[in-house]
Amino acid sequence: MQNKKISLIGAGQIGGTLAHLAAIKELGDVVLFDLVAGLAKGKALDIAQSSAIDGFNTSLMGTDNYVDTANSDVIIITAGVPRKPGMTRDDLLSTNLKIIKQVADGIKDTSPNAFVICITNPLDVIVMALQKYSGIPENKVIGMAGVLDTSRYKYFLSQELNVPISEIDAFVLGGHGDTMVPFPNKTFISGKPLSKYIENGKISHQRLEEIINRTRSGGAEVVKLLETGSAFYAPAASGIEMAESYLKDQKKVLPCAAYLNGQYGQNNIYAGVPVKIGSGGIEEVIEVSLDEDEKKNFDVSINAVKELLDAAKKIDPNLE
Ligand code: TXD
Repeated sequence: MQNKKISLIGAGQIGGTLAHLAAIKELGDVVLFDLVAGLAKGKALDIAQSSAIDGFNTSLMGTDNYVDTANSDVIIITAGVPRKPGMTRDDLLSTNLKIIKQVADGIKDTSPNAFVICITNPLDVIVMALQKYSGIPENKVIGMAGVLDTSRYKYFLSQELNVPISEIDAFVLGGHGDTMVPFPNKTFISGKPLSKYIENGKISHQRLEEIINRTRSGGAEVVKLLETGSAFYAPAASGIEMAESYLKDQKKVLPCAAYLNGQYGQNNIYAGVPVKIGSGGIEEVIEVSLDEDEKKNFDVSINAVKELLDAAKKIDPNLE
């Protein structure tokens, strides 16, 4: 049976980690693409040289030619510039909008049937621009953010409550920014609602608020520590979980930036919502019932995405 083909557009910090994870998990043949050809080729060769040690049988190549990415089953895009300390994700808009147009032009004719996962920030607007520029169907273009934000939220909670992270069921929705929406009222630990842990004094409302705020600034905290770039291990692991659900038809329900066409009362916008990912791509946008507070916070987050989308449309009116 023909191996699956995974092309990674951007061979930087996240792209290289994506390649390593995809190889170790033997998800398919890996093509690392970057404008800096040597970076793509060097990382592909370096990972390939570890195959005897970790025992994976994966073809890896590096390139700066889109022809080598043709007929990909999955494309994961990290091409773009990352934040520096003090920058917001939105500060990257103008530069990364131009880059995502180049990437869309590079993939739309060579891999029209791929499942395309966008990671480049500011995520919610860049993934929408990618879909519009490439013309790839909305159900095959998705943004990675909620899986990462949810993983951060679960990690901080597991540390606070001293419970295995695997026992925490939760999700973070909305835009991938300071207005992202964790859902404490929909957070369960070993099947027990988080509210029980508050009632039992295991965690105070104040500590929970601090954890929610730390989740919202989870990226900035790593950027400040690294000084020279942004997080890449957890973002890469998040993108791989989404790719694996598509490649293996796992039908996982994951929080991702997906095209809304009436769901949650929103139209013609990408935002973080629970989606089912299987071999058909985004097979279903799951509408969870939101209480008054959750709806208010979700709408605030959507409005923040809309404001950034308006800024993007001023840069490129073709995005109307
Ligand atoms: O949750 C999320 N979605 C975020 C996304 C989590 C963390 C990082 N987030 C964003 O991902 C970050 O703000 C950046 O916009 C991207 C990529 O972050 P990364 O840390 O991987 O950046 P690097 O190491 O600078 O890698 C980017 C690579 C680099 O090698 C460039 O040469 C390449 O992108 N690049 C291009 N490749 C192809 N085509 C073009 N035009 C291009 N321009 C730059």
